[in-house]
Amino acid sequence: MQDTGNLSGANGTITAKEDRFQGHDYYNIDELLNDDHLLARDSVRTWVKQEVSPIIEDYSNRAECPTHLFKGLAEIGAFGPSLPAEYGCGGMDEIAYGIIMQELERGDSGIRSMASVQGSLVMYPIYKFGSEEQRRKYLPKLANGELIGCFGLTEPDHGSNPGGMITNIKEDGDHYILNGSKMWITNSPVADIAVVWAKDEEGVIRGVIVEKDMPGFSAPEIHGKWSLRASITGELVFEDVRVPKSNLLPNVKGLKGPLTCLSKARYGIAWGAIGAAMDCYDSALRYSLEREQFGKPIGQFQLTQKKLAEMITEITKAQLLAWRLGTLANEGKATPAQISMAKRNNVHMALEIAREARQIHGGMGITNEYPIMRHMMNLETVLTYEGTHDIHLLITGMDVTGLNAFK
Ligand code: TGC
Ligand code: FAD
Repeated sequence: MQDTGNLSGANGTITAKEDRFQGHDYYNIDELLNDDHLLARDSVRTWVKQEVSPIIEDYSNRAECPTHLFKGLAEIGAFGPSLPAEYGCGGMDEIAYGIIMQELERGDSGIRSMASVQGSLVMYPIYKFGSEEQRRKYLPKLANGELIGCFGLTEPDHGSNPGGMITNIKEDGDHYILNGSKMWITNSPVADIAVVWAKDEEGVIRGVIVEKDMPGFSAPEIHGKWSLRASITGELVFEDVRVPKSNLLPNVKGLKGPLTCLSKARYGIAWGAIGAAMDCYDSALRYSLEREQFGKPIGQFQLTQKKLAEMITEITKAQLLAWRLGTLANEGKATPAQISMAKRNNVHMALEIAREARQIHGGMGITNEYPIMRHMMNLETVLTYEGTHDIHLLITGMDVTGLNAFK
């Protein structure tokens, strides 16, 4: 990116960056996409160039979430793109959803997170496991950005092992009394509602919709992150919160409830990571042609070409994996284990590409003149949330051997 002067942002004067990103499609994968996919891709790419790229380094530097973008994300249809139009959602297919996540994460993983959580972890469980009344009450307002949601599964002592959670609900007349806490919750300090997973008196995991003004509920912000700095993260604390029984998600019991939502979100991340990788590759390719050392562009050195050739090879493999997963998802045939493989592979691929791209940029690569370090730091979170790199490896291991390493 290059400076193009100053402009007035939501928080004063910031330095605007020109976004010269161009997409990369080495295997003509565009030919596998339909007009709706290409239209969604181009419109989100344009929005990211106009609304995200000019401000993202500044917000990330200040570790502040550009909350004004929630409205814009709603307007471009980033919240629940593949949920039905009758609830105010996009009504598109799973490939369109993936491509939207790719383009958002090309801008910043934190911006993609804002959309992933809202669409896949808040709207999707309400759609999939909620009553018709809950769908009508919440989905249109979540789709248009009037309400912001968050998803509470992880606890301070139960991250990879959410089945061990201690947050609980107890019946009290026409209410449940909710106690416990959740940790590392994207969007929680700014959320109007939280989809919270808690154990009932029989120890069965249930989902409840908690509203921000319910007494005993608070969502303090977590500070000090070196990663996903433009995304707001917090806790959820429940002290005898009275939740009406009508806020229970009636149509699911057990850990498969939250894990089904995670499959939807992990799918989006498998696509999203390609966006971050493409941005790093695009910047590195351009830099290698413009930067000269020893009287020639550094792109003419074989070692730079090796890095670039390996980057585009890995991006192309990840694109094919995501596209095939998308076709399976459209047919309702994508398995959780297939989604785990794609999430794990594509996020790791993006992180490796960010590291190689940083080297190609030399010293400039560590500055915020270029998006590389921001993507690299973000991807450390993406490698861990929604199931860590190693948890997804063990899911694949279990799938191919039939032997469960977790029990
Ligand atoms: P296990 O006994 O294997 O499974 C319990 C039940 O769930 C079913 N199941 C799934 N269903 C749908 N999708 C999946 N991916 C599923 N995985 C499992 C399973 O069939 C079983 O069903 P049933 O009918 O027999 O009851 O459960 P386990 O306790 O042994 O755990 C397995 C393990 C380790 C794979 C699982 O706990 C896991 O995936 N852990 C990782 C936790 C995780 O991903 N946390 C993410 C928190 S949310 C987040 O990070 C959001 S960041 C968002 C952002 O900012 O973008
Ligand atoms: P741990 O589970 O303690 O894992 C630590 C290490 O041990 C990891 O390397 C892990 O792979 C390894 N490990 C654990 N178990 C095994 C095993 N059986 N075999 C081998 N290795 C193992 N959660 C939500 O519910 N909602 C959110 O919105 C959300 N947003 C997040 C945003 C950010 C910025 C971050 C950082 C996290 C977020 N999370 C959220 C939580 C995230 O899902 C967890 O951090 C993640 O699941 C890992 O849990 P943990 O951090 O407790 O690590």
